[in-house]
Amino acid sequence: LVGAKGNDSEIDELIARLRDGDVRALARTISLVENGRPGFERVLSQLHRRVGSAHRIGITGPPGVGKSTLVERLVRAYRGRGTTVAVVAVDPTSPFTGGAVLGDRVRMGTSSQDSGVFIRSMATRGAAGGLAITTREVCDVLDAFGFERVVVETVGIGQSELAIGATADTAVLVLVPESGDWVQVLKAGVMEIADLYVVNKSDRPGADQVVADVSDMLTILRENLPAGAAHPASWNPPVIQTVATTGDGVVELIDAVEEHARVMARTGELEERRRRRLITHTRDVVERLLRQRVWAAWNGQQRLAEGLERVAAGETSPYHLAAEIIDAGLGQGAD
Ligand SMILES: Nc1nc2c(ncn2[C@@H]2O[C@H](COP(=O)(O)OP(=O)(O)OP(=O)(O)O)[C@@H](O)[C@H]2O)c(=O)[nH]1
Ligand SMILES: [Mg+2]
Repeated sequence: LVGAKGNDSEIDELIARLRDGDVRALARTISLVENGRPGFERVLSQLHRRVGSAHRIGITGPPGVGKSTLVERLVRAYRGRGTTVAVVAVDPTSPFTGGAVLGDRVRMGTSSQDSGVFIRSMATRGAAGGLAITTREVCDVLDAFGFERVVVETVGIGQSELAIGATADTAVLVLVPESGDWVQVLKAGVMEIADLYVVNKSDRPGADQVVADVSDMLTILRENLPAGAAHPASWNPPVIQTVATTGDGVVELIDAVEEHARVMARTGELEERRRRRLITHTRDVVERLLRQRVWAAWNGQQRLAEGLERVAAGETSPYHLAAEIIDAGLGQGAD
């Protein structure tokens, strides 16, 4: 396996410590994975058969809508129910409300000795192999470690952030009374992007209107549902109003998440979704491996440097050179 060179015994020790529930080993493993350091694939490969018991909840939404405040409330509510929970805050952009601060806030709210909570923020720059794939892998580690719920907070509402949210078992989109424009965008795109919609900051005027708009959008979606749509007929995404700062609506939110988890399991949709996630993941790993092989093991970088003069002189095109690089590598075979 790629990356299984040199530090085998170190990796074996790390895996053993993970099995023993060593939280420091967990933090080290996540760093290993996040930075794609040698051996990370071996760890993930070994952990794979223990992946699948955690329910993954994606919390996505525009900047500043209160995602972290909600996550903090969710963590406390889960701990109150005796459920263990890990949080991954992806690319916290705001200096005031970033993931590191989220961690501190949750720790203030729960016991610092509480091993049932684990919080990690992940910067975009750290994800060498692509943010979506790395986030998935960090979730796999937390899942295999034994956390019952894994919550992923992602900022934004663009395709890529939503793609990260879509890798969750339950995708939650958070909006606020000021999000009217977003709802129009969602309506126009006829996008089925979340399993649950939250209108946070419902202490502010305009919340009812956004709730009505989102509900309208969901009705339109339902009426135009293509065959084989993501949601089973048994699940209509609810629109939940919350005030994260006071905790209002958090019980409704957590109940809805848990209900979604049950419906997904019962209808077979959970297994189906996880199967699709495995396909996406394996494809992403293939592409990452290919990139690594082409540029490193297959000396692509060197071939590129050697061929560049011919391209610059107009003797060949970048397209021919690219094909040459790949064909030469394929001819050489895997190492
Ligand atoms: N009035 C009101 N303010 C809220 C509510 N929820 C969060 N806030 C405030 O909104 C601000 C942003 O909250 P965060 O939880 O950091 O929002 P976020 O979506 O995680 O922000 P980013 O991660 O930077 O995108 C903070 O000042 C919160 O106190 C709410 O329900 N009502
Ligand atoms: Mg945040």
